[in-house]
Amino acid sequence: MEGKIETLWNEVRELNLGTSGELDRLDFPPTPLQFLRDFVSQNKPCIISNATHHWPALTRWTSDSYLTSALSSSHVSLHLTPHGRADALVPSPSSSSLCFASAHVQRTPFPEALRLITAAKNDASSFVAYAQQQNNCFPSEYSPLAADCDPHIQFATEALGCRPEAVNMWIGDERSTTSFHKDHYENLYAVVTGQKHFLLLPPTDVHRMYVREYPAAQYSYSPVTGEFELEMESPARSVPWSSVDPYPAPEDSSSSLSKFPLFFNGPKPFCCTINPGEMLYLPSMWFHHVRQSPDSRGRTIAVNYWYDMQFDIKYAYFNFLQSIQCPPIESQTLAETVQEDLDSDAPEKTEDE
Ligand SMILES: O=C(O)CCC(=O)C(=O)O
Repeated sequence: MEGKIETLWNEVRELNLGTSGELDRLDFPPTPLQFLRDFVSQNKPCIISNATHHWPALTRWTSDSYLTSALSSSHVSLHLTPHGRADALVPSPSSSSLCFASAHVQRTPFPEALRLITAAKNDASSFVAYAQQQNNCFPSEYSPLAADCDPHIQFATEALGCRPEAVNMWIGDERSTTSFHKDHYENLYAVVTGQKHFLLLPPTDVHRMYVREYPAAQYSYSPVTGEFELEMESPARSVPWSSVDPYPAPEDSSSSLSKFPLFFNGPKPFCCTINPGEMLYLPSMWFHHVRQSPDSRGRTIAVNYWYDMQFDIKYAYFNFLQSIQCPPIESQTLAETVQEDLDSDAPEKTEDE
């Protein structure tokens, strides 16, 4: 199985995605036909320039005073976490393993939200703030900015035969990262200011993501104490999530390598930086990990368009592939589990031992 699955990863690159690790770049927006034929149908990402050059957002949103005056009476969803990792795996409050932690979300007046995102690091405050909500928040929470961007992406709407299901705003800084996951949407992700750094793996590489079930937990933040509490969700719920952190801390790198060999030893993820005025086409079901670099005012702003995907034959194949147990992963998991159980059962060593 191991050899066969590696053949799949390599063939997909040799036949379709390319072996350079670089994504296709288009200097201009594709025609709807080209987009459908060369990218959507092939489930193949690309970076598109000059699709948003006419957006007033590209100049207006570089000014804090423009944003705060346009949104002076708007409330936005602000995600607060202790370390900038929302929807991510963190040590569980109730056991020695990991849980899937969601951010504390609070509706915050926009001027205050922007202050918290950009100034929090100077305040030595105890949280990282990321304005985002994946529920079509752009037209609802940010409606005074609607005229600064397009309500939909023309070539995608024509190619896909529908308007976007959700248009979302993302305002954060370098401390906020989004861990590896996949979505059931065709995603057109446009950067307005700052930069976004994506790592991408195709759905065929699902076994390299070590997706496991994690119990769900929720942060709550108290402005009085300035502290977070992480509580397991009740009723209990589990979330299938990738176990892989592609940028482990130096002290964790050798254990990450031995826990996730298929990720670290397999073909490198596609790696790209999306600059202001550029757009990433991120096909449905691709695993993505996202970091950001802020502009000179300390923030990164992006808008993304989620279009419904086709639940077609590719979807059926990917689901089938995902359902196949990959023996090396399972035996690895079992060995780790046994070792973890042995470690946690072992009596603590005393100085004399
Ligand atoms: O920008 C981010 O932090 C995450 C974006 C993302 O995951 C998405 O658009 O699906």
